[in-house]
Amino acid sequence: MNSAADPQLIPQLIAQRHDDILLVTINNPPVNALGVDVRRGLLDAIDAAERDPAVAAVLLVGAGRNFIGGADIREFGLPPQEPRLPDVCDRIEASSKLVVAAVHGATLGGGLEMALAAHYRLALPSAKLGLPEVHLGLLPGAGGTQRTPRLIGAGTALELMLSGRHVDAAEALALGLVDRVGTGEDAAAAGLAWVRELLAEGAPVRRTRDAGALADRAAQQGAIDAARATTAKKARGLFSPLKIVDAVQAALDLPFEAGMVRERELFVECLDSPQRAGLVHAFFAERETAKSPETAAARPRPIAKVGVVGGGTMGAGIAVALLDAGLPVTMIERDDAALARGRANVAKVYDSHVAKGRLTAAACEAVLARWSGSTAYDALADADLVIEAVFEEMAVKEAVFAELDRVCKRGAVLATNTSYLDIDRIAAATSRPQDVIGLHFFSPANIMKLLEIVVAAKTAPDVVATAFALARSLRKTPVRAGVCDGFIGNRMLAVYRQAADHVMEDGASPQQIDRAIRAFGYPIGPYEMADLAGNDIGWATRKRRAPTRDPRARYVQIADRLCERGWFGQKTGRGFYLYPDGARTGTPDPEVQAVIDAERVRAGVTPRSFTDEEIVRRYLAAMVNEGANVVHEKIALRPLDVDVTLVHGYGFPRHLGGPMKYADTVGLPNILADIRAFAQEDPLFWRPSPLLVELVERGHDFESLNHPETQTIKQPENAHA
Ligand code: 3H9
Repeated sequence: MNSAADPQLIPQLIAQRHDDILLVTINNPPVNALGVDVRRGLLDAIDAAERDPAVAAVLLVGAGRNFIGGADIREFGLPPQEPRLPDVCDRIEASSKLVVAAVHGATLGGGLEMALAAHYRLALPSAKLGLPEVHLGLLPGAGGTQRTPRLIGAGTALELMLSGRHVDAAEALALGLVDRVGTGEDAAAAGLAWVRELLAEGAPVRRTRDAGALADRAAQQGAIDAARATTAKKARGLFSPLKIVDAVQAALDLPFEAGMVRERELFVECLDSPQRAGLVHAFFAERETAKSPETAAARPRPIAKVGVVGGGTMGAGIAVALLDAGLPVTMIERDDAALARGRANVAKVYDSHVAKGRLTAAACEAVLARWSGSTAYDALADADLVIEAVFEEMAVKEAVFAELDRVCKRGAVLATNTSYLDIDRIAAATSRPQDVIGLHFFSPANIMKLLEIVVAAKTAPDVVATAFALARSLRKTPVRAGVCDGFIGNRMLAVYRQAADHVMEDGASPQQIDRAIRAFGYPIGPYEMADLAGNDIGWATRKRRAPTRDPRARYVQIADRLCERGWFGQKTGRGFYLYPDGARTGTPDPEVQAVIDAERVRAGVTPRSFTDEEIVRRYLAAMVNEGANVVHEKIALRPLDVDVTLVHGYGFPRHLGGPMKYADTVGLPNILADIRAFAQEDPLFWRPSPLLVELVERGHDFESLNHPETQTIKQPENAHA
């Protein structure tokens, strides 16, 4: 029902008159982000409606699957462009004509802030509303910190902003974020019907800035104080959460206009913080790794039935991940007893959900009904995908794959969950290496987000595409890796763990190293982690690698001495730390210190002291250097693949973006200078990666390899972040 009087807008904004209602549709795929053109168009639309006496109300909707996914994240860090989003929101709120938002799908960040600036809000059942800016190192900066508490109270507003969680339409109604929940999927139709009702009722313009949820000052102050106390404890070095609390405090203390000024100041502080840069890098990197050259070129094979070989911790975790995604799983074990243990390992996970009230007994039964088990490989004859998770030994894996080759139908994808082994060799145990791929899950496999998709020499493109499609249905974060010992993550871990071992033998205690790495932002230090995972795993790997180890290479034997005593970590009650009576947190062990002292004597080391900063510099330099090697050898497609791997599989702090992003922030020349300085003591271990050297010589950074089409020249900063 276009009329001649419709304002001429831009392609991202469609305005249509429906009698006296101006329907404004934001059409900026993929998520209708509020880029500069959309912001300009919205101002024009509101101005046009204001001027036109025939328009009584404006309805804002989004085209496609979402209302608005937020501000355009790609604009952060670039010079700001007028109009600013908070001004657009203010203009909407100030309109003398009724403005209504009908939201569906993602209604996030600036998208929700815009809806809150409208005078009335309707949500369709598909709506997911939230203020997730905290995940990007930001705060809601388009009035969200001022309007939300006025509308729903400081405590609830803070909970939403500090968690960044999405709420559905029903909860949004209960919280008072929206006025009504509509039906169906057509936001324009539902919205138009409601606006007509509002107009018929003579509903007044109603501005959220005037809403009264902050009226009870004492109660509101109590909610803010409580949120500040918890945030101070939980934020672990994150910058924006306390700024969010400050902004809400301003909402309570100041008139709306002054509060908006304060919100802007705090928003800009967050925007300028390195954490914002790190978190935005992580956001885009996580989306980039979900694609691979093969996903663009080939179609995934259909996966309806899956087999898992092995019912141990890993196999059971993988089975749970598959069951959670709604797939039927057939588990293979070598005998009935092992199969019963495998089933019990799976059932344990669901039983604990039932015990915690997260799952009903009936739902648990329904999930387990999709599990079947067998001791005969022939049960896998009709599986579309089989994931092998047996003992980490080449001969064992080869035997499993020979069996799979015998029983599986043509076109079945045959995957190995090996963490280190040569997948080309495993593939060679079959007559169909094109169907073989690595799917490296991380323990616990049903929880950890990372999935390394390891592409072997002969893996077919559609098998790779199938693995990526599987990752999506399992809600994993996939990273494409090439074949080498340890792929991306474990190969790097082996190197930076050695750097830590050198520091330990040279004088630092495991406690100091763990503390330094935690202070850097890791949730757990390397020795605490080793104790948690079990030191026997690393020991087995070191023994396997012993024959190929360079005899001139420095080899710290402390961990081996502990393993020889059976001190494998938490599961044996002691490792690098003591865990009396099943304790989850370790206490320092004088006997471990005695082992370390003895090893120092044996190695002829005179212990020296280290600052925490030096420990971190060595750990990170080793990590970045090996990350550069991994990219150089094309084991990782780009530096951002290394970043996503280390963030999602190894606890690297996400707010630093990943080790390669961190290296760019510190400046690659600084990292290289550190490596060259450390090489004075141990030139074999500290060999600068050829890629790192080349980038420094050309004045480039790792980011330039993430988007080779836009080579960036980096002016390195001096200080370590
Ligand atoms: C903000 O609003 C600040 C304000 O408070 C103040 C300002 C002054 N911008 O995730 P997907 C791209 S901060 C630009 O795969 P899904 C994404 O990169 C913002 N691009 O889809 C990808 O591109 P590509 C607060 C964006 O369906 C494509 O869209 N908002 C944005 O699984 C598809 O993304 C948020 O933090 C954006 N805002 O999930 C929400 N969002 O195809 C962030 C997405 O080239 N976004 N893209 O790889 C999300 O959480 C999810 O993307 C969403 C869709 C749930 C919307």
